[in-house]
Amino acid sequence: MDLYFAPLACSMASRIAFYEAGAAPRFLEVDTRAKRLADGTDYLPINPLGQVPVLRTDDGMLLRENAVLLPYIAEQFPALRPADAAEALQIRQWLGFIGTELHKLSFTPLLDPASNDGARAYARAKAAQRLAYLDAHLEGRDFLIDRFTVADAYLVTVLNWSRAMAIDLTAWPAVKAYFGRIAARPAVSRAMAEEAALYHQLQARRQAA
Ligand SMILES: N[C@@H](CCC(=O)N[C@@H](CS)C(=O)NCC(=O)O)C(=O)O
Repeated sequence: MDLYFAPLACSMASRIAFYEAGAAPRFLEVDTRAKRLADGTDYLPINPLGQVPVLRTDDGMLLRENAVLLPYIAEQFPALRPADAAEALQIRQWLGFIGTELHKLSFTPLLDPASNDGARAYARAKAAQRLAYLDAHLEGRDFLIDRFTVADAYLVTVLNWSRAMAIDLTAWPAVKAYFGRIAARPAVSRAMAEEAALYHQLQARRQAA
C-alpha cells in the first residue's frame, strides 16, 4: 500500500493507524502547496483536489477521504478491526464528528492562510462548543469508545493542531488529559516525532526556495 501524506496533516491519522497495527505502507510525501510529490511528480492526477490523505491499496484502488481510508485500514488488521457492526457504527460516528465538526468546521479556518478574521472568530466559537461536547464525552473514559480505534488516531491528529492555533486545551480538562494520554502511546509518539522532523525539513526547503 502507498500512503500519500503531508507532514503533521490529517494524513498522520493513517500513519498512526498503521503503526498501531505494527505495519507500514510506503509513505509518499506530498507538497500540498506545490501539489507535487518529493520527486516532482504532479499530484493532481492522484487527487484533483490536491489534498492528502490518499491510499493506494494493494489492488491499485485509490482511496480518498479520512472517513474511508481509516475504516479501510482498520479492516486490514485484527488489532484495529471493529468487533461487530455496532462498534463499526460508533467508529464511523466519531470519524464523522472529527472530520466535519472539528477538522473542517473548527480547525481548517484557523489553519488556512487564506482565512480571515471573521472566519477565524466563527471557527473559534465553534471549536469551543465542539470541544465542550467532546470534554463531556471523554470525562471518565480512556478512549472515544472502549478501546483504541482509528477514531482516536484521527482525533489525536486534529487536537495536535491546537498548539499551533493557540487553542489552550486547559479549558477542557478531559480533552487535555486524553490528548496527553493518546500522544504518549508508542505508535502515536513515533508518528508525531517522525512527522515533526519531516515538517521542519519541509519548512526549511520552502525557506531556501
Ligand atoms: N475531506 C478530506 C479533507 C482532507 C484535508 O483537508 N487535507 C488537508 C490536510 S489536513 C490538505 O490536504 N490540504 C491541502 C489543500 O487543501 O490544498 C478528508 O477527510 O480526507
